[in-house]
Amino acid sequence: MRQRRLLRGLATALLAVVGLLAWSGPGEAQVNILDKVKKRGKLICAVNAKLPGFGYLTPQGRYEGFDVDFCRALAAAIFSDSGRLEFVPTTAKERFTVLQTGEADVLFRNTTWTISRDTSVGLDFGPTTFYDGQGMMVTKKSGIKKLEDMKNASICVQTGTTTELNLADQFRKRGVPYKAVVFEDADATAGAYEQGRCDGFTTDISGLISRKSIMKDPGAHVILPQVMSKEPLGPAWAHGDNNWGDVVKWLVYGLVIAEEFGITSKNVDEHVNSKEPEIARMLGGDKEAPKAMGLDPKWLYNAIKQVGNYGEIFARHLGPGTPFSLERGVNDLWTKGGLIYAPPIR
Ligand SMILES: N[C@@H](CCC(=O)N[C@@H](CS)C(=O)NCC(=O)O)C(=O)O
Repeated sequence: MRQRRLLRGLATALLAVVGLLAWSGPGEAQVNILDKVKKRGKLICAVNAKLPGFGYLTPQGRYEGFDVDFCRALAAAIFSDSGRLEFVPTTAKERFTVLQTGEADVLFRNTTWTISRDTSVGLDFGPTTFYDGQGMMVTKKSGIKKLEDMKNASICVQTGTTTELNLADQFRKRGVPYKAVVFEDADATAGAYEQGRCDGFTTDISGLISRKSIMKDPGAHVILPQVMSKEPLGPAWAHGDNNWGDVVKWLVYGLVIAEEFGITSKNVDEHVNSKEPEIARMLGGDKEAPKAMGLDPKWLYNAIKQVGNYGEIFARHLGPGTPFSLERGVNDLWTKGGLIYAPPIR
């Protein structure tokens, strides 16, 4: 009896020591994510399922959107096959937990890069793929023209977002009292506003444009011209895996550089033997950098060929001919007056 108790005590102490040694700080990645992805044979990407144009689960059961295509491109870069991929749909509240628990390898879900998420929440962020800002939607018939007209208004907002926090800052700053009506997901938030339970609906401007497209009467709503915040949206993953960070970062940069050079999914084969040294390097000529990352020399060729460059992804989901018809604006290449810029492949 005494012996057994002693043994159990020893085992507990041993587990505690092992646990202490294995613990590498809050939110630290415990594994090499790229190895884990390769062993599993597919990438697990956390996305939005309710934001048409960005991340949306169609009634046919297919994930589509601007963010979703970066997941496909990443799978193509890792496996030479954009289909080696599983999606995890996430609400704003759940999205960081799936990274911390290792349930998903990366998050491409209209997620704003902020200091708290990058530090205390235990995440790392990649290059901004979409520069956005927070907006406010109201009904046309309300006659509201600016935020200052919203005294004592009720405002539908989603929990777990930067939106909720900015709303408080912006209205306090303006000295405008308001009532936040908080919901867990986009359907509930936008739905409550549409049913007239709130005077306003606030989120990223991209989110407002997206949700407006599926409202019963889109023409009955307007987005106020004031922009309440900076919302740099981009990929995130569990903090502490530098190599995984390189893979995600360079995938995004590579697709931007492809647009800069006019390399598309249609013409990439014609560029493989390019006389332009950077193009030749990025499409298979450079073996060193891909090897250091754990990727095939054709990583970027495969991503471009199977999914397309940054501009193609933008045009496919958000550009003219889509329900959103978004201008590139600040999301145009730096060479065209926008903020989309990538370091060189050299
Ligand atoms: N960019 C902001 C907002 C992101 C966000 O979650 N926006 C809502 C806007 S509607 C959304 O996408 N909801 C979808 C859902 O959770 O179902 C953030 O990172 O906190």
